[in-house]
This record gives sequence, C-alpha cells and structure tokens, in this order.
Amino acid sequence: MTQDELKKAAALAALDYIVEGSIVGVGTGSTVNHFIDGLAGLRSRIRGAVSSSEASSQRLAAHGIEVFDLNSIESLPVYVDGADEIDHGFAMIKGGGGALTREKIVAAVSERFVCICDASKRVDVLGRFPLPVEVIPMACTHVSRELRRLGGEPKLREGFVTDNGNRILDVHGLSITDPVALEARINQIVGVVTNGLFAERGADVLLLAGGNGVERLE
Ligand code: ABF
Repeated sequence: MTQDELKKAAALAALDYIVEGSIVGVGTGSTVNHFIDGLAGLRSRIRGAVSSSEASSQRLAAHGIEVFDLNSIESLPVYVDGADEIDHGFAMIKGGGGALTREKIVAAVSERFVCICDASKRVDVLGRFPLPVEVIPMACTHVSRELRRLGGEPKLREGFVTDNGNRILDVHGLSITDPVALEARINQIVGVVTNGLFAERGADVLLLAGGNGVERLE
C-alpha cells in the first residue's frame, strides 16, 4: 500500500469512534482529509463538526456538514486528528501543517483524542520532525534565542502565516525524552502562543496503519 492508502485506512477506521448524534472534533492534514471525506457518508448520523483550521472547515462545509463555533458547544466526545510523530506514550509532535494552536484548543475540549497515522509516524523518541512553535510576530527573535538555549535550532517558516496571524518557528535538533516537561518549558517563553508538543494532553487512541492493516492501540 502507498503511504496515502495507509493514511486513508487509518482515517476510515476512526469512523467507528464517532458518537451518534454528536458534534465531532475534526483536525487538519492529508490524513484528516480522508476522514472528512468518510464522514460525509455519515452526515445524517452526526449533528456537525468543529474544526481546527479554515482548510478543514471548508472541506467539511463542501460535504454539507455543519461547522460549529467551539464556543457554542457544550461537549465534544471525540476529536480525530493526525500527527507528525507519536511516541509509545502517545505524546505527539503536531503542527507541520501550521494549525497547532487551534488543534490544541479543540483537543483540550475533547473527551477522547483519536490519532490517525500511517506507521511512519511512530517513533521511540520525539524530535526528528522539527517541533513547530507558534509565535507572536514581534517576538520571533526573542523566542528563537530562548529556544537555542534549550538546545534547539529554530528556523522561521518562510512565507507562512497561521490562521491566527502569527508565525511558526520550526525547531530542529531536539531529542525529546521528557515531552511533558519540554511542552511546559516552551510555553513559559514570552511570545510563544503554542508549541506543537501534545504531551500533557496526548492521544487516547492510536489508529496506526501499516502493512498488516490498522492497529487499534489504547
Ligand atoms: C495535523 O496534520 C498536524 O498536526 C500534523 O502536522 C499534520 C499531519 O499531517 P498529515 O496527516 O498530512 O500527514 O494533524
């Protein structure tokens, strides 16, 4: 199977976790795009969705799925999203697509985070994928200096502005053995909006697609 076929297999497996009559939390990325397309077939069995990006909102709306403002809903039983890396404790690096802040907000509201990935995303130690950090534009140089003090090599994502009007620093060269501590430490740097470590609130379920099918890990 190609990597895209694996992504699709993981995404379609996540449809089993949808709660009938609920609003579904929907993430961002090429794996999630397969999930959104699959969700279209269940449109009449859900109330709608909340989304972590403009791109996902547009795709949901194009399928006739109502997109709710997160502030208007009371509960979110399930959030389905991809990851750039996920370790054995279900801590993740996310934000390769630049939607990390909204992803973290929707994840925080959700009762269950279902992560959908192809097997290439599973790692023993997080950090080979550069860690995205969303930064208030005027703080880019200050935050870069502080990230270097933590042992990383930040690079500004050229020509990219987040849905929130901010910039992304991609931090190379980290070997993240304590993701919960590093997530908290980076959040303390003034000017950081969010960092792409999802460790304090990691995934609850991992649907990992490989050559032998989709593993369901909890
Ligand atoms: C989102 O999409 C991000 O947090 C992550 O960066 C990315 C995964 O990308 P893809 O599904 O395209 O591999 O979930």
